[in-house]
Amino acid sequence: MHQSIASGLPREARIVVLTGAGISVESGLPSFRGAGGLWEGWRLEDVATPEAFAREPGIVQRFYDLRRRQLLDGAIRPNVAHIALAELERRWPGEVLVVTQNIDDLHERAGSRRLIHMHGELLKARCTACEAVCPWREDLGLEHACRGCGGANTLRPHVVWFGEMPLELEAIYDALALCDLFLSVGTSGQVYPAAGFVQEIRRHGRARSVELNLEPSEVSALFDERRHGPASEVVPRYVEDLVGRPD
Ligand code: BV8
Ligand code: ZN
Repeated sequence: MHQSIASGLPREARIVVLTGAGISVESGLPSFRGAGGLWEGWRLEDVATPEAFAREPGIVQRFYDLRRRQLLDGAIRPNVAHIALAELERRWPGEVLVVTQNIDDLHERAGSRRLIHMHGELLKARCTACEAVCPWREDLGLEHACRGCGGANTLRPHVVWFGEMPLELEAIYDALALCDLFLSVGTSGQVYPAAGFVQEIRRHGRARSVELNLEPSEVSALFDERRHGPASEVVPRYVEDLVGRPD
């Protein structure tokens, strides 16, 4: 009988979990690619690059205002996959770190604490004048002033656009170098440097890697183990293999 990685893992093992848009699809948030994806209605280069913001700030602000309103819609809640990862952090004796490409706050709302938003957060704004970052739940398209420097209309969504450096990369690479298990959940493996993390894991030759995704990703072949299916099914089952039935 093929012994799954989960069952052979030492209890103090360090676990890093990379998540993408696929983990939030069953909460009602669209992914980027594929049917009903964000890139169906919007062109990446028109809404998610610093050049687009310089050229047409109104269009960019509108794109993020619509996503922010959708995220704040009461019907959008963490699903059992988010909750299972928070449960894993709570019950696994070793360190568990979630590195998400998602700008939604569903991991926090599910109870995850050790969490890095490598592509930023939709419910925060950053001042282009003084770099101050502050919580922001209203539209940014409207007249506004920076609470730090008072700058008029100087705020942009606190997200990482294409061509910009992701956040906390050093901490992420340190965690990848030290971890014993790397899980990748709900990501297509098309956007770098996140898509290159499994290669980094192989380079260190220390950790085991597992892909939990609806379908094979672009980098699926690089993983030691793959479990394909909806996150709401494969993530709770994998967590159960690690920590046993939910208490
Ligand atoms: C950088 C925030 C310099 C904003 C985002 C050529 C080759 C290689 C790389 C490049 C290249 N040209 C340019 C680059 C670099 C570029 C890049 O990768 N471009 C791609 C398009 C080729 N990357 C960058 O620009 C990055 N910065 O490189 O800086 C640098 C240099 C050296 C070292 C470091 C840095 C910045 C990238 C970040 C951009 N910002 N988001 C916003 O959200 O609007 S990226 C955004 O898109 C997301 O955050 C995420 O990262 C990505 C979408 O990917 P996924 O999350 O995987 O979503 P996707 O829809 O693609 O797939 C969903 C998956 O879920 C699918 O597999 C599907 O099967 C699955 N799924 C669906 N439903 C379910 C499910 N799984 C389970 N259950 C379900 N129910
Ligand atoms: Zn400011």
